[in-house]
Amino acid sequence: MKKICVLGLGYIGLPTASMFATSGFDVVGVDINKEIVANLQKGNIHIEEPDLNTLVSAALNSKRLLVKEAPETADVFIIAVPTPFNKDKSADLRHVVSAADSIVPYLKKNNLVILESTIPPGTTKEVLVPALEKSGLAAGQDFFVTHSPERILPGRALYELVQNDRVIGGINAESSKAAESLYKSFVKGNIYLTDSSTAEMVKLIENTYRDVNIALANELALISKNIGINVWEAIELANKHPRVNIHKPGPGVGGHCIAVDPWFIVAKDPKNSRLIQKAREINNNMPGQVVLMVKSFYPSLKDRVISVFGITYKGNIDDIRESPANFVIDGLLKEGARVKIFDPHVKSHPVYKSLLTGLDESVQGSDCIIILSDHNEFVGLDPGSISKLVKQKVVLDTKNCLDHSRWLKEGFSVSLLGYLK
Ligand code: SAJ
Repeated sequence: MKKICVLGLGYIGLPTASMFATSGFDVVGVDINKEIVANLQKGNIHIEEPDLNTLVSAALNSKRLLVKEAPETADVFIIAVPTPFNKDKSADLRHVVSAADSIVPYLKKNNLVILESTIPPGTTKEVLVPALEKSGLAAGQDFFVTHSPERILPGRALYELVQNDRVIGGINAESSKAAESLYKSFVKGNIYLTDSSTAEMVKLIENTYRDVNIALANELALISKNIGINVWEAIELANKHPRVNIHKPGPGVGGHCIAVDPWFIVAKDPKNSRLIQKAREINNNMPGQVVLMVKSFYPSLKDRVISVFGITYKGNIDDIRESPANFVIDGLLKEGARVKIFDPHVKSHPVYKSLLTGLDESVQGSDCIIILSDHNEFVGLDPGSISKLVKQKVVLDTKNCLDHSRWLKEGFSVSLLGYLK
């Protein structure tokens, strides 16, 4: 296994391709987006992720990573394309199928095909294998196939790519072994071998666990709000128990993984996935709850200036996919508020571009500042100079990330999600 072709150069494919290239493999990175390919060929990276620039530059400069618009013959093919959901919440596997189709003309005996995208249980055997067998070769005999789900956290991707344990589910033992020896080239975590359907389920369980846990935190936040308890303090203290680990409440669950993957389990068995569906409902309801919290500060939000700090789906990244902020902003606008957005990580927005502005302009005449993403930049903000620009000194910190004592000192009233002043 000397040459690897990686299909999809997004949040997973690009770091993975670069990691293999800097580990001594010849890698061809392929993306169907011509702009991404052209930019990468010039050395411009389209993803904000700590240290990714350095890794990709090293891979490109070594000439071991080449970026192209179409696949070519290789020993290994790694598919890392998005798997969004359809209107009925079932998995949209179009990108996986078209990536597989694009490999078919180049597939040779003894090749290994690895699917890293998150997929419903059964997909590797029922969808990927039949697509690849259009080559006339037999999976498991002529070539090998595994699902090895990506598990890296955006914001810590490079560290976790190397250090996390990896689960490898082959369609047979030979497939698992082949993938294991490949990943061993850079993975320092343990590598566990299983079958493909179990590996598919493992990944969905991980993200569903997190979604359900966050839903519990959000439910506790709403209950605590009504009984006047600071939920953040209560959860922190409950977590001192050796067997309790409640996640943090927030304005909702965003991103392309945790807000999506639980639905893949639900689609498989809607009748028995009641808790999973409820958790999704609770988390999806949180942006509306944030709007209600802001609304409770005033008789009406009509013409109130609301400064939204942070619109990414979480802190210190530039990703706005499925971000709860979109729904909060939408709700505020429907109430007649004038929304101004400040986000040092976001340069553009498909819908709210005209609302994006600099810090000073965003707080000029503001009636309320709402924190929706926990960017590090917000911790260092100077409430003293902000206090001179706002109309009313009101803050709603939905991520509990500000240094509240500094804001209180400047006369701001600071509310937390689930603990209103
Ligand atoms: N969130 C909370 N409270 C928390 C933690 C997160 O409200 O206590 C929110 C975040 O603000 C964000 C959303 O949940 O809106 C998801 O953020 P995240 O940091 O939990 O996860 P992702 O979506 O960035 O990455 C997850 C990770 N999965 C797990 O931790 C189990 C990552 O390891 C996966 O590789 C990734 O999904 C994926 O690609 O599936």
